Amino acid sequence: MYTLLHGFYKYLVQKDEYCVLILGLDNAGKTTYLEAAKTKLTKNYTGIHPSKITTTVGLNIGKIEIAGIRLNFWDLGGQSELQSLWDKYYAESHAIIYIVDSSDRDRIDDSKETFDKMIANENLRGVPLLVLANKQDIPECMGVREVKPIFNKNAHLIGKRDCMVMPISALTGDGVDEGIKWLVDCIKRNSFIRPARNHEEN
Ligand code: G3D
Repeated sequence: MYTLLHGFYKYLVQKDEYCVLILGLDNAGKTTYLEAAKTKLTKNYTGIHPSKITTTVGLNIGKIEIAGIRLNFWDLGGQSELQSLWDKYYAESHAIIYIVDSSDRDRIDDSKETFDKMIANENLRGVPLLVLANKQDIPECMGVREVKPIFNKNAHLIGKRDCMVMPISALTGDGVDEGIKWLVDCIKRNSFIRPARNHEEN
């Protein structure tokens, strides 16, 4: 009887768990984005003040429960010496969020080169991809119309996966939840190729 009840309890509380990598050059706004996502989508989470957020060095982790699933975010450091660690996480990931600093024209080619290298990796084949043109609150930034063609240039590397380029401001939170909601649908659709890791709540 206990086994039966325990099994039923597990069935009720179990949540499908998925891993989302947050990538991009250093200073793109990855840590700010993760904080904004948690603030927007986690009840009673008030967040860290932007002035207290420091650039990603190593790894920041966050989780969000949304639409009956749990997303585990891994925000990986973007400095060139840390980029070599990214591919250790690819096989485990269910989606990629790639953050671009739209106000930094000097580093856009660098960002695109890093993006191409990442997206060409076999372990990411078919994984949904959300490219975020961040810092849209800065008046002279590149709009999504300018960023999109740059990142779509090597369409063969992107392949047939779900892919979207969206404008956001991690600082103000504009566009943050729309992107995650889009990604959740893609992750669920792709789960027959990359199944969830089931998680039992304590
Ligand atoms: P990283 O984790 O990718 O390295 P951070 O980047 O999240 O640490 O952000 C780097 C800097 O960009 C921070 O400024 C942060 O406030 C700023 N930033 C992040 N997102 C936005 C945005 O949407 N708009 C604007 N205007 N700024 C943003 P500081 O001054 O602390 O270096």
